[in-house]
Formats: sequence, structure tokens, C-alpha cells
Amino acid sequence: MCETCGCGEAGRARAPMRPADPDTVRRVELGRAVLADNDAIAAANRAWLDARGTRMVDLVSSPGSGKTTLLEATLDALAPELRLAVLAGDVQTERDADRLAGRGVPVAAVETGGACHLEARDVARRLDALAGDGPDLLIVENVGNLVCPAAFDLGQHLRVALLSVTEGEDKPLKYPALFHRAAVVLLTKVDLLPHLRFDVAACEANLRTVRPDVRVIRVSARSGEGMEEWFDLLRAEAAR
Ligand SMILES: Nc1nc2c(ncn2[C@@H]2O[C@H](COP(=O)(O)OP(=O)(O)O)[C@@H](O)[C@H]2O)c(=O)[nH]1
Ligand SMILES: [Mg+2]
Repeated sequence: MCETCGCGEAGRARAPMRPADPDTVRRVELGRAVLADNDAIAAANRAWLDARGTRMVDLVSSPGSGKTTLLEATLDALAPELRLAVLAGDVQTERDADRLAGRGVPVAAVETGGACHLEARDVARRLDALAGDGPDLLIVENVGNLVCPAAFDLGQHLRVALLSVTEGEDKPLKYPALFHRAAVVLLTKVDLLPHLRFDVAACEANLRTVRPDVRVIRVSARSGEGMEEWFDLLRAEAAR
């Protein structure tokens, strides 16, 4: 259960809250205060990174859409030419950070212990250790979730959403808040397309309904398709 945003609260789905309910009002006020507090820390994170010439890229998606696999390939390709650092968030375990270790890139883990998103303070606590020497890019793997990470600015310069072709082309319409905030969407696992009924054009049209200027890159960490375009995007981001 996420204690910050309350998205896992028992009974919530069965008994929707009424707007006039005092408990609801208190919860909304508390939520606003939490988000305002988070936004202030996020702004400080961004300023701290700007002072060091580091760009932060936040990867968001549902669990299993391929964030860590993409990062493994990304570190292997770009570590020789760019100075990178990675923060890997998970509800439980440090398995992703372990997968990404040993590639010559500093990696830190955040185990949220139940919360279904990273918050700006999770990043703030690790900035000195991870990015004190001003790497070109700090890449964050957010907790796998298509709802809550949307509301929490981390101080990133670029938010990238991953959507795998096994998830269905309707997801941008079902989770518009998250896709609206992502300037770039990686359509992942496109090597699987021959085995699926997935309408790429419909999916991209749905993405553009939610965010008309979205940049979509079709990628496969397995076949390598689209990966150079992704790496070029990161190179350009690092050069900003
Ligand atoms: N076929 C295929 N499978 C992939 C690809 N990328 C990731 N996977 C698989 O998808 C599963 C989840 O990947 P992972 O990177 O752990 O996803 P995460 O939870 O978003 O970090 C793993 O079994 C991966 O091997 C891809 O490009 N093609
Ligand atoms: Mg992962």
C-alpha cells in the first residue's frame, strides 16, 4: 500500500469518497501539502543538477515493460562515451540495481518499502553520492506503476515513458496523466510484434491524443531495433 498517495487504501474501490465528506477534504488538503512539499524539493534537485551540468532522465512505466533491460543495454553502449549515474527504484529488493552494477557506472538503489512511486526526497538524499561530480546524465528507473509516478516531480529534465507492445494500445487513454507528462515514449519489445495483435498506428494515435507533440521511438532491447535512436536522444540530452 502506498501511504503517501493512498492509492492502495482498502475499500476505496468499493466505496468512492464523496466530495463533501470531511475526511475526504482533509485527505485532499494533506495530498496537496505533500505534493507542494515534493515540488519544492524537486525544484531544488533540478537547480542542484543544473549547477553541475547534469541532466536527469526519469523512466516511468508499468512493471515489466523493459526499463531495466533497456538500461542494461544503454549503460553498455554509452558508458564508454558519457559519464552516467543511475538511481533504481523498487518497491522491494535491490534486484534492478544489482542487474545494473558492474558496468562502470555508479548505481544506487531506493527500496520504497511499499510506496508505489519515487519522490523528490528519495533523489535528493542520493544526489551527493551519485552525482556530486556532475555526470552528464543521471538516469532514474522509477517504480513500475502507470499512476502515481505521474504526480511526483523528481526534478528531472526529461520524463520518458515506456509502453511495451504486450500491454495493449489503449494504455495511453487509460493512464493519460502519466503519458501526458512524458515528452518521449519508448514503444518497447517491438521484436514481439509478429506474435501479437497490437496495432502500432492506433497506439501512436492514442499517445498523440493525450500529448500531440510526443516523440515515439519503437525499440527492442532484444533485437537492437531503434536503440541507436534512443542513444542519440540521450547523447543530445547530455549535450544540453
Ligand atoms: N522480447 C523482449 N523481451 C524484453 C525486452 N526488454 C525486456 N524484455 C523482457 O521483459 C521482462 C521484464 O523486463 P525488465 O527490464 O525487468 O522490466 P522492468 O520491470 O520495466 O524493469 C524480462 O523478462 C525481459 O527479458 C525486449 O526488448 N524484447
Ligand atoms: Mg526494473
